[in-house]
Amino acid sequence: MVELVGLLFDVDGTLADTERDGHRVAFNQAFAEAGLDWNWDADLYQDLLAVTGGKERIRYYLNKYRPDFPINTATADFITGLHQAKTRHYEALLAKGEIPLRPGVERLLREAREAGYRLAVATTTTPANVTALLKNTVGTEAEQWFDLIAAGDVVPAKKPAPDIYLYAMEKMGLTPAQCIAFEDSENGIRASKGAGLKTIITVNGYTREHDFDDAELILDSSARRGSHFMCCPGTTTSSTGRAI
Ligand code: XBP
Ligand code: MG
Repeated sequence: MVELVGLLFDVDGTLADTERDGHRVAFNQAFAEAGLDWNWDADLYQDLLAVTGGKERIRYYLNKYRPDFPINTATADFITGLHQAKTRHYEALLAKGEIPLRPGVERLLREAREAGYRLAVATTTTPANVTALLKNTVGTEAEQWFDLIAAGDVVPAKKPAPDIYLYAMEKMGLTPAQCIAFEDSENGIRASKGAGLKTIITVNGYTREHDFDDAELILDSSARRGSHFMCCPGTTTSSTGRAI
């Protein structure tokens, strides 16, 4: 029996529905600004989500859908520049207040904090995007709710590699048995499970059909009636136990 101490949150798709109306739109704005005729519609984006990380996703798109695009020594810098523009557009979308947190998320974070749990973010997205999301939804104080925002290129391999979760737990001084992960996607749960974490899933439009066989719990959202955060630090969880 081990005490539950830390809650580790994915961001995109878990804290907020950011992909279809946020990241995707920002990618398209960056492409248009660069004079490219690329358009990632909502269906194509479902396939592109197979690859996490914006720069990695652009490269995947080039390889699969733009075989004639010249790949050379300048390509990495080109992608980096495009991705920086995309981040700028994404932050502008968030600043307009167009992307709210998912139902129940703010309450879950507040109740968990009040109950004494330690919170962290473990995401593949760019750190600036996490800060902007929290600032434009809850407010500037929300970033302080988290012990750690583990994000983006801070680890060499993005999800489904477990690296970002292992990094977060190492920085927090916690073991997998002391933590639970919150995820929304197959790549996400492969990363969290690979790091040895029990995982709670909240599905969304893009991930409803994903394989979540390894999840402890699968929910439509954190707003489900009766899904208040109920246990307190000091509560013990069995190896199969439901902690919340
Ligand atoms: C999130 C992602 C990210 C975002 C874009 O996956 O895949 O790539 O779509 O972010 P997860 P950047 O929710 O599993 O962390 O463009 O900032 O990389
Ligand atoms: Mg996600």
